[in-house]
Amino acid sequence: MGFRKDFAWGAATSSYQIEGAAYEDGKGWNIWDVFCKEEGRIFSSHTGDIACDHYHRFREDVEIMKSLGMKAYRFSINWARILPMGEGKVNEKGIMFYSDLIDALLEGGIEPFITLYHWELPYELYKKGGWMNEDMVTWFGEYAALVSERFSDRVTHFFTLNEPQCFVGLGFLEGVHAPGVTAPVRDTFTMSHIALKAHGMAVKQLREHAKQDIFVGYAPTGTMSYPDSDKPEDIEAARLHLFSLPDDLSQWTWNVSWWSDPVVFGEYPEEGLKKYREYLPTITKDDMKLISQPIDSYAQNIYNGHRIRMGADGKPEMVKRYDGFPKTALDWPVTPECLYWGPKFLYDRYQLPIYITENGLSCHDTVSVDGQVHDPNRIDFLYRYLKCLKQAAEDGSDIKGYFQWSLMDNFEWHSGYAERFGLVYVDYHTQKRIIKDSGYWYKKLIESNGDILI
Ligand code: GCO
Repeated sequence: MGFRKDFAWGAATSSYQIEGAAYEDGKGWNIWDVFCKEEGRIFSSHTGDIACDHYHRFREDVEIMKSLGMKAYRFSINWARILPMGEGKVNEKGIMFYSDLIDALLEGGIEPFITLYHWELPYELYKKGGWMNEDMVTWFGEYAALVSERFSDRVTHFFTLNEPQCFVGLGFLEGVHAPGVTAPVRDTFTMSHIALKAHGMAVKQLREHAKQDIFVGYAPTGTMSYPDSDKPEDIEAARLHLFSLPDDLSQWTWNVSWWSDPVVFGEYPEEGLKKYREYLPTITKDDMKLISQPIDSYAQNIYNGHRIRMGADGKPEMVKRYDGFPKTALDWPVTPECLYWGPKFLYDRYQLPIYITENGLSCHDTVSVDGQVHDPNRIDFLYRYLKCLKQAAEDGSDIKGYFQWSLMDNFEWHSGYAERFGLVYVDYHTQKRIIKDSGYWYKKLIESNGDILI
């Protein structure tokens, strides 16, 4: 029992958060390159211009992954690095970078998992309307075709969109992420529909241009729900809560089913079609067919969850967290149960093999007098969470892999470099990497295929 023998133990990153080299070798700009330049947008006006300088140091980073025994690595491609205008002319130097990275990973026995879109919208496409423009479906498809054409001889795992909840919600409703727009609610529903169609087109194009059999998935996020007790009514309440949709329009993107039901079932959830009726674009049968191209796995980024019980009125209700509830440096609650119930509910509903494409925490990591980085809180967090994931696997959910967020400390969006999420510490002045205690712990965990979780 425990995890499957071929479990993909890995870590994840994204291009803007680690690569740097923002203006090198013919790369085009993306919306983050523009957004971060604006005073006051990001903590302390940090930018991803240099980040972890991974563009120049990727070999060292692959060596670190190898030394930790990682089996898989999830990274994203910076769209404008390979297509500076977002479409049309290919930048061969950008292609070469990813090609060399892939070769280095494979030589190190590490399986590459490519994410097509971790929010790196080329600025040239944004100027043409970005996610508001129907042509995004074609542009994203062409980009996917190029990625497949050039890399699928060696890469067999692809994810299309990362966390559409965030790039629409934080980017266009709250405006705290690039491009920093607060758009009308109606526009955000249009964008979500176009993004889902772009996902479907990418699935098609990836497969059509693949050089061998490939596995395609999608990586949304969501706060999970877990039951207050083992009583069937509480379990049912948690399940209902997980797939329900917010009433508050300013928060509407924070849900699972609006983003995942169309992809897996080819239908938007009835509850949302009613609730959001006045704000929806035209949705056709052909759209839904495109959106629901068959995928091979269901991926989900999971960080925490709400404790839910069945209320006296027969509706799910949230249980208040007790005073002093455990939290991470970013004040996110520590709720290991979400890695048991989340995958279980998702597997029950979508019936697709599951990847946890992100999970992790930021800690107040510093270099100690002995030159090492001791992060007992991260080890404790991962132990608790992964024990729950193991239990979910043992109880029958088909879980294929887990990607810790993140391989190394990096640019944490509007928090800049203030938050440290890595298994590896990065000194941003010298670019020196120090494997944290949690990195060494993760190595042992991988070696035992999770058996040390008792
Ligand atoms: C994502 C995530 C990451 C974050 C991580 C910590 O979209 O995949 O936002 O990029 O860095 O979740 O907040």
